[in-house]
Amino acid sequence: MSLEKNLVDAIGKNIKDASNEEIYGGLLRVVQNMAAAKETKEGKKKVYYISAEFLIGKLLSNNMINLGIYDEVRQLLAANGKDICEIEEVENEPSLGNGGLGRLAACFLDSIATLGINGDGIGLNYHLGLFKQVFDKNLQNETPNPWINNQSWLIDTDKHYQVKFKDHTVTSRLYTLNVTGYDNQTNHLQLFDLDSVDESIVSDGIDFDKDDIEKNLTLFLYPDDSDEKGQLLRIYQQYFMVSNGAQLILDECIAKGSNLHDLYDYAVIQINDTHPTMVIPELIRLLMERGISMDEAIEIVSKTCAYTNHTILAEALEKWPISYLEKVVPHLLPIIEVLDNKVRRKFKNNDAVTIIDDDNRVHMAHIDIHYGFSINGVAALHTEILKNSELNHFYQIYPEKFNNKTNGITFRRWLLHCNPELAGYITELIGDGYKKDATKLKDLEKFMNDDAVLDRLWEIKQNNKKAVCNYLRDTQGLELNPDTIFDIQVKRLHEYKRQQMNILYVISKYLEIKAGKIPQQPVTVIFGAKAAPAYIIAKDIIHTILCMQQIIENDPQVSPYLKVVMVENYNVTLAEKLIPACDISEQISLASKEASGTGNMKFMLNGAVTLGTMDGANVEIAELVGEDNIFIFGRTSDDIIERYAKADYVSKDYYNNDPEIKAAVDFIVGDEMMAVGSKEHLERLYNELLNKDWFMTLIDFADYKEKREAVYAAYADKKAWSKMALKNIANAGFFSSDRTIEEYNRDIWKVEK
Ligand code: 26V
Repeated sequence: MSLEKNLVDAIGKNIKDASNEEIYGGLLRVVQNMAAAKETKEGKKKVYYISAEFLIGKLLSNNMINLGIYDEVRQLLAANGKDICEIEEVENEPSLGNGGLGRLAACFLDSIATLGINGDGIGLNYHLGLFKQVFDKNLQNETPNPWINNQSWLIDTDKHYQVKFKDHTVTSRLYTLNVTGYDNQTNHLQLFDLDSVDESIVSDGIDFDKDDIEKNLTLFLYPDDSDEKGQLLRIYQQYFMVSNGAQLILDECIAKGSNLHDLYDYAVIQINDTHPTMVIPELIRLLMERGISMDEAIEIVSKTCAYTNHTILAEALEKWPISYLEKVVPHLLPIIEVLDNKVRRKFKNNDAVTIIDDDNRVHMAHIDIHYGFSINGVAALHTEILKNSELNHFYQIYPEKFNNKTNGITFRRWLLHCNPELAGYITELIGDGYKKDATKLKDLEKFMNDDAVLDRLWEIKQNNKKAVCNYLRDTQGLELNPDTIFDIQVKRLHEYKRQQMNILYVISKYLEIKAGKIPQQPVTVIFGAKAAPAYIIAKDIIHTILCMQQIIENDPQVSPYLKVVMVENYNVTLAEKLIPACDISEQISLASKEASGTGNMKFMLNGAVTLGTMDGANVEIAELVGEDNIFIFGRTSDDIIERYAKADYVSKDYYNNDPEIKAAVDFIVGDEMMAVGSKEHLERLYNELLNKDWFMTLIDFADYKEKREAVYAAYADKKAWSKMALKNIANAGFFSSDRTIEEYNRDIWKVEK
């Protein structure tokens, strides 16, 4: 049957006469059926990617691209007077992730299916997702994000498991999402949920009764854990996720013929950061329940689980107090104690590697490292830092377990879907082989001196800038000028990422313009970021950015040359619009702190030039494009690690010795800011920068300012700029998540295709 006939049948009326919502619903059914017809054939071994987050983005277009029907549908709709972009707008973006870690999990699922690897994701179905960000009085407020409606991609499997907590047992429900591979099979994202969850208990923003686990368990991703009840809820969520996951995995393996003594021949479990760590003691427990001895169960599980580390920030490495675990999952404690005792016997007097510390806290990462067979970092530099400093004690005892897997991104979403004009032009130039083998993008280098190609790249960027201007005007009421440099920093808000350094630059530029120094190039500085609700300073930084946005907006002397905007509720959908429109990609973390970054790769692929520090995957980007095609500044990670060791960074010295820094920092608490902002927030950030500044904002400021001026100057030479853009696109192939997943499978999973 033709696609048209299928669609008309699914809608129940002619396309012409159908509303956008009806067409969306029809397409959803057609795509679900096509995806189901490509169901993966189960091989012997399967990978399970367990993660608290899957930041999957909207699914309609992505699935249509992967199923090879996007162009046909677009034309069919156009022939009936409908615009595919408007149909895309009908879909709610699933709110199942927070930042890079969740988006990486989503890119990985795409590549696993695309490469024909048998593998599923396992996670939770958060009804209200991560909060939705709303700005009011230049402050971030949080509201629920109810993304599930009656036109949902979630399929109810009617599968259930029992999950036992200390005081009661709950019955789960499994929903599944189809994960379509590009021109390949369909895998699944398995999301567990609880029928009794009740959205109506949420009131006043995102507050709810944290005691009522049966009603709140899968309400929110990362509920506030600044108090004990919040931490207990996180433990409930994590255990619910892994207990369900472990039962599903054992069922599937038994169905394929495993006798459980050989579990590792049937399953490999990739633990995404420490949130799913309890899968290790839970699997041991379940194997023992099925008659396997504890020693053997530990052996089996250790050969089945592998761990990915995504951060060196101490505060993000989870350590749960034993007393909390006692309250939620007492049945895991005897196992965790045995795991700890084994470590203590084997590595006598090595306090750094114990599982339970002197304060009776359980170090989740330590469980993963001792009782998993692989530990990987997510970029070359990050893995070296893990080996040589953060996890050095472990590297000394298990050197063979450590390996690097530099992150990647799926080019289906981050090029073909988000930038069809560029993708089409690349196809014109080098054919479409790059869609399956991203390294072929390198062929673009032969056009480095082709003026027509360089002009066309510039034109495509301009078109994308115009498109995002229209979108932001229509959806957020923002007025941007596409004939300015688009300088963009979009990512989670964290002090180590140094959005505060970026806004200090903006302030400094503002002061220069006020003093009569007019910039050569007008610039639009764009921010997008959510701050964790309990992260006070992060919210103060957002406040400062929004106040600055207002001050400049109302200043006709400055606004023709400098504009700053913070987009509200930054998410995958906005990223897909902003990234193709970017000229300058801000990747300015304090060296050593950004494990990899993946936004940096998306910007590069879409022809932006990076202004960044030698941190995370920026190091590998710099190696690939060469120093002439990237703007690097700032201290090296070795410098910074040494400064932390010596504890001799004093932010006030920078403030006192550099008049530009002093003027910019003082401005935060000056009259102009106080007139539009809140004293409490502004003074707190000011004091933080002056007296603490743990993430060393000021150490790189002078260097940053100089390099940023150099990038703006470079933009004036259109041809040279487009050449840099082309060089970046041509060398982005390495960052395809297909490459990353090939490496995971080659070195860790070993699943036969
Ligand atoms: C930590 C916390 C702490 C408390 C509140 C919520 C929350 C949520 C997530 C995390 C884990 C942070 C780890 C993380 O997201 N790492 C990022 O992983 C990316 C993929 O590997 C990588 O590109 C980024 O550099 C890294 O920051």
